[in-house]
Amino acid sequence: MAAGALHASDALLPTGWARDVVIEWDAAGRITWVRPHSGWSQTSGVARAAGPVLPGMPNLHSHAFQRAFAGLAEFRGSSDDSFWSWRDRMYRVANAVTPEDLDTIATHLFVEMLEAGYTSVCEFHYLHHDVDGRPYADRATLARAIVRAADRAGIGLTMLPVLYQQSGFGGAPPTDGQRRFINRTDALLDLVRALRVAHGDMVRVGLALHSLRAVTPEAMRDALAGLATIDPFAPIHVHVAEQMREVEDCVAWSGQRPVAWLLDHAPVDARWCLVHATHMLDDEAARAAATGAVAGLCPTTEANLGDGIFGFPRWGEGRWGVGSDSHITVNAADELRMLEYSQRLATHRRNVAATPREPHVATALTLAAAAGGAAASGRPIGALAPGARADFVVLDARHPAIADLPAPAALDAHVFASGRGRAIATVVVGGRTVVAGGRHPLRDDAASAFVRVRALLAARTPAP
Ligand code: NGQ
Ligand code: ZN
Repeated sequence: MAAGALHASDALLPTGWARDVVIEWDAAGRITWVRPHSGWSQTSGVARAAGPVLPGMPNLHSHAFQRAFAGLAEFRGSSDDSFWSWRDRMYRVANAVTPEDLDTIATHLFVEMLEAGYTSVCEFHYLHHDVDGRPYADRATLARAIVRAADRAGIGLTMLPVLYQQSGFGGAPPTDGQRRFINRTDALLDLVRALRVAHGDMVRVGLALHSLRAVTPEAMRDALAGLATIDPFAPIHVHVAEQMREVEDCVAWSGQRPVAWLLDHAPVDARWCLVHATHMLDDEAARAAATGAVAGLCPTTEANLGDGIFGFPRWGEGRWGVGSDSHITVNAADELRMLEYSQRLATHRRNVAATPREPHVATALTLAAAAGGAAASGRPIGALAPGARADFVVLDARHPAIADLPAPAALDAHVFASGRGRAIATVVVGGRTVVAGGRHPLRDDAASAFVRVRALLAARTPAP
């Protein structure tokens, strides 16, 4: 790949909006220089961006296979439909997906992500075994399908093989529906090692504990100790306190709520991402935020599943980022808007995410989510700054949603008022243009293959 440069009339740097900025990157796809007030002229030979330039958004939480199920559980099953009844339906799809299906679903999903402004994704990967629950001859078969799809689409990837061993607190055996997820701790660590073969700068490997429900304290300790010998800086993710039933079960088992239990029993620090840190008391939030861990917020999925509302104000200066999780929507702007709206609905206020330093809501949200998402990814991304990967999104200044608006207002309009379509013109990952004119070159082929697989899965999973 070649080195490159871009001129932006307006670019969102870590310190805020800057004008007349030249961004340069090297042949390895890393930003080498960011120069505001550059005095750019037509004759400089540097290409001009079509509109305001933003850091690419890291997507910090994905279960790729669930894209083929998105929107297909929005009908009444019983009078008490819940997260748990959704999960039963979701498991039926999980148990029908083949490696070829996963490759197709993930390729389409990653193309959608790129077109929507996500330039990197953390895959929380727990679908490990064949449909009968037996390991594939190559135990990384399904994980490799994700890596291949990310490579094909051109999105950065943090691969998080998931440890999953029990169906509930206290050693409850896994259910038949969970047969594809289960690994001994040493086998999971072997999978981490197997995935760490050179993928250059585009892939990082970490580890996830599915949830405190799904791993014993001993397994958690062994997994963390093993990971420390493989990569002491690797990202560690966990679903932590998504559902009230989970909180109640944790209290019944340990006498503590999940976040409090985790903070007392695990070395939680800046490597950690606490996914769905939804149900926390004030002191749990204060303690968790102070560790430097990233809160992994998935606002549209959390709304879709009826999880509850994250207490954004009490997270204070804590780090956070967004993920599309179940992929009920695949759009970074939608997650940021849903997050802000949930807070407005809960607090009866407006502009909750704005700060005295950064009064524009979408700018404050974008900068925080990019930095937190980057930390959760364990990759050098999420900032238009030297040393970071050249991952960025160029808005289309001619799109009616943002045309003629100053950059901070254009980003607010992009996030809150883009209406039909999106105002994204170009997406660049590691210095390579992957979306031009709002389109990824694989869009049509990936979509038609996806539609075929979704139909096949529906045929393989008739309603019980
Ligand atoms: C998952 N998804 O692992 O896909 C979960 C559901 C569970 C979300 N939590 C399964 N959104 O938590 O047991
Ligand atoms: Zn999840």
